[in-house]
Amino acid sequence: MNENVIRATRNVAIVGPYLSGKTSLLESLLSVTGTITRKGNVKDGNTVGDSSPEARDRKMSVEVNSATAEYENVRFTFLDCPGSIEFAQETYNALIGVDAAVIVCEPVADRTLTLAPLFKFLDDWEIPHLVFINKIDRACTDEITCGSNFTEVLNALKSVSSRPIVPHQYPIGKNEQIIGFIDLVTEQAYHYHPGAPADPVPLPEHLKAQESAARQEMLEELANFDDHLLEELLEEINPDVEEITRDFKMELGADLIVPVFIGIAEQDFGVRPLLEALLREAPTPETTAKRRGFIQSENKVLGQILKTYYTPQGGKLSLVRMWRGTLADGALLNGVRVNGLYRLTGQQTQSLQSVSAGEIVAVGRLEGLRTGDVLGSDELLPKAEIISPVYALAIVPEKRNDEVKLSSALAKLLEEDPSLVWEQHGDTHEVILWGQGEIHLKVGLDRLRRKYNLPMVTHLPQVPYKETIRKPASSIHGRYKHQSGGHGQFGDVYLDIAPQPRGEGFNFTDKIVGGVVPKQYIPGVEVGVREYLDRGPLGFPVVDVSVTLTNGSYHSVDSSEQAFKQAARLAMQSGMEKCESTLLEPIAKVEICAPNECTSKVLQLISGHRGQILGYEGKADWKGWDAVSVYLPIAEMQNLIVELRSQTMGVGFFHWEFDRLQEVPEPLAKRVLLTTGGNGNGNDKR
Ligand SMILES: Nc1nc2c(ncn2[C@@H]2O[C@H](COP(=O)(O)OP(=O)(O)OP(=O)(O)O)[C@@H](O)[C@H]2O)c(=O)[nH]1
Ligand SMILES: [Mg+2]
Repeated sequence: MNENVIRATRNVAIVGPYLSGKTSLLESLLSVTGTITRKGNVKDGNTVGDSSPEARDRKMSVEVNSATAEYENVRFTFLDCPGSIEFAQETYNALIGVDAAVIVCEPVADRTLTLAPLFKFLDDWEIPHLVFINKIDRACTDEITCGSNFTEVLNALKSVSSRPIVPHQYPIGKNEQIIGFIDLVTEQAYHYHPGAPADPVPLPEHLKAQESAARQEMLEELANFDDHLLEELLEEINPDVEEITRDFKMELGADLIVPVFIGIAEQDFGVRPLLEALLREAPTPETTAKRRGFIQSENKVLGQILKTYYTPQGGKLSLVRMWRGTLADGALLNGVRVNGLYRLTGQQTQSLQSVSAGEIVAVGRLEGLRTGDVLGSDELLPKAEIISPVYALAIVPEKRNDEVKLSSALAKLLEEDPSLVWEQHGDTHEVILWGQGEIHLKVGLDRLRRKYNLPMVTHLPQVPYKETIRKPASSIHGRYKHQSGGHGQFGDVYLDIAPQPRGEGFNFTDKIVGGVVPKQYIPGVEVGVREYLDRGPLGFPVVDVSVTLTNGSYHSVDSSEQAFKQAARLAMQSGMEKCESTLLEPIAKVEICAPNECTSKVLQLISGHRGQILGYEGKADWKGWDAVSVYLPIAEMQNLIVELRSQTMGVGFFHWEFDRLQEVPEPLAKRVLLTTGGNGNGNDKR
């Protein structure tokens, strides 16, 4: 690529639902611009967009990939984003750094509802976006219905978009196939041509009326934001092409409208017109910087990390949007020396000496800096919110010796994918990896295996059950007496044990009078009680109990804190047997969000999982979506996201937080105790 002739830059994210053809579109864009000479395809696992082994294995995108192409002396940096909802965080992190987004969707009206979360994000961040209806080869059954299918999809898009949907093109069908399109701006018709730009053809006679109506509608939408155009329409003056193009540019750049294109990415059909539109109508990096409140031409470097990669060789690369200034290789940034600047095309890297404002490039070795962080300045820039995790697996290294390597590998894994979370559970001691679903976690585990040589075994996490008591027991005696030569051991206590109201926790009271248990031994008693409560008669941590030390005795030589600890344990052991232990389970407060046509299925799902429905209402700012509030036992939530997605066209999601502990109903408690061996020893592998 000749750097001298580049006159402008555009940064474009390719987004949209799962398998709509984004990676295929990128491949086509790279092919028609001559960036690649051999076009790959997803099925053969040789595309630029899905270049990682994790993506290739699954024939789906699992992370953001960047590729640069040149067209008419403009450098395009495309970010191919994964469509699966499990990788939405990747997409959101990348979107905040682009000038425009192309939403690739399929011509299936029912499925446009799945676009709602994406539209919402684009709206919230005011990111200009256009739609490319891909796979238009599947939209047509005959010449007549082609147009009506297209209109149906447009109407469906209108029902989810808060911005007006404005078609730029109209399809031409023949013999159950779409064979071309009419450009509604120029009123020029084209036939698609395999391996070449579309051929201009005369406007088909039978489409003249439909074309004219579609064009009028387009102009009226544009005129809503342009008084001059409105006057022309009122006076029935045909506006010139430059004026319409100017309006598209202004209105798309200001995120006022959503232009719509059609095509067949796999055959490169409709891809050049899309590229033309991105060239002529998409906002420039200067416009985006200005909209975000930066002056691109200022010298002081300002950048933001959109994505972090660890290469198979272990090097760190940060994909950075340069908002301001020029960055040279070797410069000191945030106390870290930049070690390499690269333009990426899939896994290929092109080294650069410096990069200017407005570009998206990869920066080497930004140690200590994470996705979303700001470069070159201590200004805080907004970053995409982290989606809270909804699915978990307990993980154990296949080889025991690998345990020491695990935390540093997990740290890198989470840097690459900030929507993964790991914890070591306080009660169960399991290492738990949290994320957005089965595929998401499996991709993470594949990376652990491939990049860090850390194969893991997994199982569903144990439910962190607890136990409590129903009845009190008083004056429970515990005596520890041991004589084995030399000093003996002597501790002697009387304890009262009583239930506490739910949520009160543990309470220890010392009611010793007259020093029958000397002060220095009392902490030992409390430690003994607490240690016992770590694992009660049912095998789980005991909560909501109060223990009172009421009496005891000591020996002037043989007593020790240790001996009193043992005495307290003995007292607890015999006392708790009388207190009627009962199993408690954690309950979460959950808000489930889904398209309202799925609400009844969501309610059924909740009832089938021992849920308590608190109510539901339209989700604020989400056209056509409901939010259902429920209480759900955490034991019932392990697969909730999987089931919810299957009932909601894949788009339902939920937020949850721990609410309280609650007694497990009797027949179920018995089953739990049977499966855990009644001792909470973690063999609960449902
Ligand atoms: N019929 C038809 N199939 C297409 C077209 N474009 C892509 N496909 C197929 O659709 C499937 C998904 O294509 P991808 O390009 O991987 O879709 P994607 O949107 O990148 O998928 P994710 O990134 O996993 O969300 C593949 O099997 C493609 O071969 C098209 O224009 N027409
Ligand atoms: Mg893809």
